[in-house]
Amino acid sequence: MWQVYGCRNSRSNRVVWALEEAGAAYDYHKVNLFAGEGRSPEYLALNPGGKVPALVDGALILTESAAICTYIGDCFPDSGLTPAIGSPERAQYNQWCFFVLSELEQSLWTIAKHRFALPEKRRIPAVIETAVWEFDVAAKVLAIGLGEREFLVGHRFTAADILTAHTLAWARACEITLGHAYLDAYADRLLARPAQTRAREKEA
Ligand SMILES: N[C@@H](CCC(=O)N[C@@H](CS)C(=O)NCC(=O)O)C(=O)O
Repeated sequence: MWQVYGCRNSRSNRVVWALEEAGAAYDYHKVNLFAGEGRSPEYLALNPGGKVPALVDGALILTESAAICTYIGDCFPDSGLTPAIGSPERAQYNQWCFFVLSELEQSLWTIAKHRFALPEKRRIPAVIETAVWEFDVAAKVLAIGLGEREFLVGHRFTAADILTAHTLAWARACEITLGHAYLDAYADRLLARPAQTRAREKEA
């Protein structure tokens, strides 16, 4: 049985959401980051970065939310979460996953770090305004890429939509408006999926 390590209101939501979409069996372990459990010797032995999510499948220990979601999709091909390797859709899937990690979420992570996540003496509140502007720039690229389509890749839901919708929810939690009607509708539609509701309940 797969073991999943996560914490509410974190990127582990992406992984639990993907597992719920795939109908996978797994045990969920709460790592209370707010109580410092990510820095416990036991957890650091699993993930030296002290971060969630992490997934354990036998001898395999996997970190990084996008890598884990992709692994889930590849292990459960009927879920459709990942397009076939070598297909144009897989190339676009990779493009959007990398875009979310390197462009869309970075400004949100900057905001979180300088609001509360970094040790106080490392925080520079002045960068937050620029980070909000950077999010807007990336959101515009996403809005153009999505257009009026239902999903980012082809005509079906993939784990790229999970990463993206989770990140848009994160922006809203930071009180940043998405600024594009189709992005709002896309986020609303995806975040209302039953598997996402189950994922939130699992981590509550
Ligand atoms: N790139 C990683 C980022 C993981 C990450 O930063 N997780 C945060 C929660 S969303 C965390 O565990 N932070 C604890 C810490 O930085 O000590 C991923 O996508 O999985």
